[in-house]
Amino acid sequence: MIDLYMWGTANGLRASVALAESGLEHRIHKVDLTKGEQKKPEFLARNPAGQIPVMVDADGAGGARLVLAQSGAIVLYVAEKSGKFLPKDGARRAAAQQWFMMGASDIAGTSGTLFLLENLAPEKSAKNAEFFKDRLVKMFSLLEQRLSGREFVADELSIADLMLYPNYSLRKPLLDASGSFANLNRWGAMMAARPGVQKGMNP
Ligand SMILES: N[C@@H](CCC(=O)N[C@@H](CS)C(=O)NCC(=O)O)C(=O)O
Repeated sequence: MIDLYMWGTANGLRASVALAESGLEHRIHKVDLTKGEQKKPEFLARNPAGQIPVMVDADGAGGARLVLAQSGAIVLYVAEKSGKFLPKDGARRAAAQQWFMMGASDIAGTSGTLFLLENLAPEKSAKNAEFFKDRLVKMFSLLEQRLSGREFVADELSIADLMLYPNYSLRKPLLDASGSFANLNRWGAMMAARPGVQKGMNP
């Protein structure tokens, strides 16, 4: 049994969507960030960083209990354990890894920085927030180009789609206000219609 400790942010939802799509048996435990539950001793024992998501697999590597933080690492673990989301074809797998990393570093990093700038930074700056919004929209424009003529980012459901979808979904209002993203929105609607994605996005 896999236990996922999460909250409904892009990082948390990435892990719950990957688990729901995988078909692996799992349970969701909400960690209410608004109440500071991520800083309680029992949570810090699982992740000293005090951040969601954290996954605990009672039947981890070698049958031993495995505790894992970092949403990208959880997606990769779920992919390996389920045998899904890592294309067998070498070219597709390389593309999936490229866009997975682009999502993890560029898009998730910039989106997270924007959230911090707008909500938690000690000095608020509308100009700085605009700067990072512009960078984020340009990154999604690259994904818009990539999805031209493609159903999935790496031509089959992969770690790349699982990494990118929650950030796309939560930043859709920004994208809608920033231009035309026909390919991205077609992909987003297709992802949103998947039962596993629906389950994972509504934990
Ligand atoms: N790179 C990490 C980021 C994790 C992260 O930033 N988690 C946030 C929520 S999205 C968190 O738990 N913040 C609470 C805090 O820092 O107190 C991942 O992908 O898992």
